[in-house]
Amino acid sequence: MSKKALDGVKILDFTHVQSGPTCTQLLAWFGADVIKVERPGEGDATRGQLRDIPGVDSLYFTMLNHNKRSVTINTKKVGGMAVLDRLIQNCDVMVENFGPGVLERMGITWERIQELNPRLIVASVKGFGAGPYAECKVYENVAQCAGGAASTTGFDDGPPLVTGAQIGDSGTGLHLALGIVAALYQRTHSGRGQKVLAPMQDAVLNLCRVKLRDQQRLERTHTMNEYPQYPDGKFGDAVPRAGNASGGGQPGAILKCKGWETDPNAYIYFITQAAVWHSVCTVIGEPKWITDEAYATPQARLLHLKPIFARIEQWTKTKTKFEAMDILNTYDIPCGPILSMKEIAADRSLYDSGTLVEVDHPTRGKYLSVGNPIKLSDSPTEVTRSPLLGEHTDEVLAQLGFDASEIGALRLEGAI
Ligand code: CAO
Repeated sequence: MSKKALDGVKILDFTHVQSGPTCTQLLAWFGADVIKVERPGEGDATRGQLRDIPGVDSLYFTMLNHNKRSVTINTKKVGGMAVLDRLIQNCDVMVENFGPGVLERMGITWERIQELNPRLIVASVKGFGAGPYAECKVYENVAQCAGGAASTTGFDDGPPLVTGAQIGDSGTGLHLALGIVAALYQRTHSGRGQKVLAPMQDAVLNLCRVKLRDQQRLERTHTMNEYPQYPDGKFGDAVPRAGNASGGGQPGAILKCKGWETDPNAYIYFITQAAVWHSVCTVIGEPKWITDEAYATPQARLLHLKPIFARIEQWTKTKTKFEAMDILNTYDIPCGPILSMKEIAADRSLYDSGTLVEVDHPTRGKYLSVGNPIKLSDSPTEVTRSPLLGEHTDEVLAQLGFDASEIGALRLEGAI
């Protein structure tokens, strides 16, 4: 097997549910040895959540824990804490996303870590950073709401909406992974570990950066002419929900395509990029709009976006989303079909690139997963199945120097 980017890096993976596991899965895909620590008998709660096959690890778990080893340790037992100490001494990074205060209640304080292994990088996901909510437990949608995503998602006349993309969990996991590799790099010259914190609210806010941009624009100019509220509706004093408007300088909309009456995903995203306005007019059969003063410039068009997109939709409704895509691409008009998960799962090009992978599992059989979306030319990813609960306990303990009789005693104590 070829060498990987993070070959030789050992991760004590104390994560559960989604945010932390997505981070350590990425590190595993880059070649780190990820040792997932789970509670004996139960393991990560997601093993049993949303099960589609009785008694078998759920897809929720298997799709977030590839390429890891699983060790069971009961940290409420003296022997369990002894194993954990040994892991801390032997690993480069500890990643955790427990509720606030849990690690300290286990006795794993920063001071204790300094005694055991001052080179250890301790990486944490928490719901909030320092501040009034620092002690709160947080799940995905709470982070989407507190990070500004929900108030800016949806339509003007509807309630705030959460999005299907797991920006709170998987988005924070990505942020944390970057913090970890940066800390590993700094350690190569400082020789020291450090704490890495990625609060979920902060990660979501980072992904909502353009909305904070818009808040300041709104306060200065009291209007935003690329928003659907312009020119007829009213703006308040906070960034409103923008429907499907593009969010950038090029107006865009989701438009119906042939079959929309029965297919909920027969839609296309259409961007009227200024550079190809001429082509847009040609394709939809409105050549006079190329020179008509009301439509000729981007500024003028902002006053007429609704009728413009209504006219473009008359055209898209005569084509399937794929036909429209093919035609528009020949003119370099930016657009994208609304793809269902069913359509994505059938897209062979995503398998060819390794972004979709079929994985074999001993109790579940074959299942489909998302592979590593980040491609390193010199560190290819081979996705391997998630571990069964405690599958590697004996193997890892032996590597940590515990002999067979010590392992037996730990098992008797209920520590592993
Ligand atoms: N052996 C023994 N006990 C263990 C253990 C082990 N291997 N692993 C964990 N535990 C114990 C902890 O010691 C803790 O016990 P105490 O409360 O007595 O100290 C207990 O499990 C609960 O830990 P928790 O608070 O992390 O778990 P929870 O299910 O109550 O809360 C969550 C889950 C996600 C809300 C919380 O962990 C959290 O807020 N995490 C930070 C934010 C985050 O990552 N959220 C995203 C999760 S993905 O949607």
